[in-house]
Amino acid sequence: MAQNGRGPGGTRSAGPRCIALVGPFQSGKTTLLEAILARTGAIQRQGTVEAGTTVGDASKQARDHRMSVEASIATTAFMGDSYTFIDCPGSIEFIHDMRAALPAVDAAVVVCEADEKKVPQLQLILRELEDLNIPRLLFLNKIDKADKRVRETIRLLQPASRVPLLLRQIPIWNNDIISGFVDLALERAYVYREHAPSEIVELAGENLDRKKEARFSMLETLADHDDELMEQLLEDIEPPRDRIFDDLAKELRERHVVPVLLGVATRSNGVLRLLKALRHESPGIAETAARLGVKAGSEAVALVLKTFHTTHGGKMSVARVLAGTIGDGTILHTAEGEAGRVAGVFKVMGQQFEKRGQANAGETVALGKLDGAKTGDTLSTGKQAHAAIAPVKPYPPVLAVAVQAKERKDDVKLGVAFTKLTEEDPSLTVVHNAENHEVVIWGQGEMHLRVAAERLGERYGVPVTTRPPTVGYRETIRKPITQRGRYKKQSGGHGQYGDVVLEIKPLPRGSGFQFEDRITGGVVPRNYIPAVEEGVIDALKQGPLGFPVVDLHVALVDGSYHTVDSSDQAFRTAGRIAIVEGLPQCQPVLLEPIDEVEIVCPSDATAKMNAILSSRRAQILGFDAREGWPGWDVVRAQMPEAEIGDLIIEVRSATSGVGSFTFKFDHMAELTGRMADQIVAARRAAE
Ligand SMILES: Nc1nc2c(ncn2[C@@H]2O[C@H](COP(=O)(O)OP(=O)(O)OP(=O)(O)O)[C@@H](O)[C@H]2O)c(=O)[nH]1
Ligand SMILES: [Mg+2]
Repeated sequence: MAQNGRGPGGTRSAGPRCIALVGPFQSGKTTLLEAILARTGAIQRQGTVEAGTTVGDASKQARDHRMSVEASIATTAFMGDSYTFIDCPGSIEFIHDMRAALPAVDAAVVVCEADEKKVPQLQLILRELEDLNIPRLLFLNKIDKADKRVRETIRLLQPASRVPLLLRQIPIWNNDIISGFVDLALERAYVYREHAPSEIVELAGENLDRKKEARFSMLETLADHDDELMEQLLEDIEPPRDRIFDDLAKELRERHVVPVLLGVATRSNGVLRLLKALRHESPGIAETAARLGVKAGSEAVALVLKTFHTTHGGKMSVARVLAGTIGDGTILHTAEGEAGRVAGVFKVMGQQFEKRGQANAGETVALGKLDGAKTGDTLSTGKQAHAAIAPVKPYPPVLAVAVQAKERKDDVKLGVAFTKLTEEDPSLTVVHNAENHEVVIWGQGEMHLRVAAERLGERYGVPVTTRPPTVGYRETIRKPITQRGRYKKQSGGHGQYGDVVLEIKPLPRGSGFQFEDRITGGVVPRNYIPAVEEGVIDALKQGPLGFPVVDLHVALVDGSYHTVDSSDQAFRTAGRIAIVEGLPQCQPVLLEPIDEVEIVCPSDATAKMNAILSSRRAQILGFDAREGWPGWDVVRAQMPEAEIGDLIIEVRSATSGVGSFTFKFDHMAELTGRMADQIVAARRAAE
């Protein structure tokens, strides 16, 4: 349970914390986690991403691609409290793991760099945190490579945040290299040492003046939400240090400011100060439970923030306990049904799970074998299941790939693998396309889908091949015709006889298929007419161009029969023959699906989006300011589905990775000329 104790900074939350490490792609989150684990003694030596020796990113896919492809979780202890860190992937394609974990955390450390190109991504991540009301501090990493003044960096990053960035430390420069920092709240100067706590030094001369100025600026920002402090500043009274710490904690928790700390994750510089800031200033479980509307009581409540299917331990649901206690054997429910009985409570260290005792409120642990639980679920023990606290809907998918088991015998296993895959990563969806017997995985981008395919092989033992999914082309006709279809077979004994005359004519787009019976005088007996329609429908499954035929009207107008030889089968065949022989004479034409597309992007990329759309045969409908997103636009267009295929790749590369789009089917449109010929030829070749 959270208690309030007096730390050097006044009231601080005690007890277990859960902290997210988030930030733009490759900013150093996994390295920072490693530095934290080394600094807190959870591991002996700090590994590196380059050598593939970090606790985070321990999966084969993450190691192979040298990037985080899912959240890594590790629990350590610092000054008597337990801390669980969720190291989230920075790539926008894997952002769902971050979004699923965020609701459960007490605070987020946003790891970023002084890099203008990464500001849009930073803005996107900060918005998620702002929308969820999660306290956040910025860890300005890689300052060993800094080539600009920190104030300038803050100016660069500020537009990404809706609330002021509050510089809490300033660097000490030594021949164009940052050799240490001044903590503006503590008023102490430190010199960095590699993989060791920084050393306190005396401040003098120019550094002392810079400190005074920066400190005043920090206090001014704090005073915006503290009238008493404002008065003290105006009257030139030195505010008590405790008061400043209290303010820092309060304003972080109330999300009035985003404190900024400096560091070098690779060398573990600035890590201890970061941990101390978390210890004194981050809220704890009491505040987080209150934010989520969870009441303390006898009922246990937990939020699943990540799911693993491990080779040896089976399914693991990593959950933060928000209230009560969960132990081995606890039966848990989700809002939808029974989650299962907990088979083991585990401490998580990357991909390692270590059995432990029951977990109390505030702790983040893996719960074994909860078959009915999935990421994002609210688990509870009460008679009545707790309402879902924080359902997070994945972003709509933007790219698809068709997959097939390399070996036929794996088809059944593949189905099981899909279930595990989507349980681990709900931002993937698997769609079975009955029309062409294709299984398509939809996801958030090229790398996302590549990793999904790799996981099927490497984690679930079903190697697969992938290819672009089939576009849903159709064909129709442009000219009417009256066509006879006759099926007659006299081969000794019982013969076959069916004879029909069909009037075939085109219909407007979107009408589908219509069948009409205009037989008079019983020239085709009533009981055979459904068979004729069946034959027609069967023939329309693949028209003269090789695609399903739509938007046409077929009327049965005439025919004849034989009292002995006619049958359903014979009339079905006659119907088929009339269509197969008639359609090629009706000027068949290819139809392609056109989707309505909405691209969202920072406004400075809008012109580029128009160019991208034009190069993809799109009809641009216009653009508007994106509601609630200052500095962003929405571009609307209609565009052939075939061109949407890899649109996301171009959109991302033109927007530092933050542009995205949604689409939905709008209509079918005729496609003629060389492109249509190529599609028809490719279809024939595939048969
Ligand atoms: N110079 C320098 N390089 C760093 C620092 N921190 C991390 N790096 C390097 O930056 C690269 C990315 O580091 P990661 O820790 O994988 O970054 P990440 O934010 O976890 O990356 P994603 O999870 O893929 O977004 C690696 O090559 C690190 O060695 C730092 O403080 N200084
Ligand atoms: Mg990482």
